[in-house]
Amino acid sequence: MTSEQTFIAIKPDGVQRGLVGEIIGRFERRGYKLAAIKLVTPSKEHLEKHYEDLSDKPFFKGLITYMGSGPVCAMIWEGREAVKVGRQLLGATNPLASSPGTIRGDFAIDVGRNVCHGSDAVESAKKEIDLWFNKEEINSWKQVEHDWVYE
Ligand code: YYY
Ligand code: MG
Repeated sequence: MTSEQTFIAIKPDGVQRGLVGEIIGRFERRGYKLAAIKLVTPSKEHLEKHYEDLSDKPFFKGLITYMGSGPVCAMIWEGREAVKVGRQLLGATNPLASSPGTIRGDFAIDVGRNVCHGSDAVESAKKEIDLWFNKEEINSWKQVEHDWVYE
């Protein structure tokens, strides 16, 4: 099976609002496998690296302050087309444009409080996983439900 890993993070607003279980549940119920998880309050330097592509945006400073304002639930989810489907589960960047049924479409209103991060491409997923996790934190295991999720 061609399997992929994606980096998903529940942002400080998602953690504060008690949405950790809800968001994890959506990835689990879809059939994805949790490979790594930790609660961490990221440093300014770490977040500036994570969002380095956006450093010239007017919202950059506020984004870094918000993302470092409390614990973030950082995760790696694994499975077929995990990156693309992860983005679908999240919904559009602006929650007002996100369909109901997506995480942002169900739980958020403002773009600057959109609850959850997900890698936007396989390459950026690799970079983000490297930035957020050590090798020892990443688990390799077989889901018992594997053969009931995949043909
Ligand atoms: O990948 P995604 O999170 O959906 O959007 P990005 O364009 O990478 O922006 C990252 C992050 O920045 C977004 O989740 C919220 C914030 N942001 C913002 O506060 N205002 C904008 N106009 C655009 C993005
Ligand atoms: Mg992005």
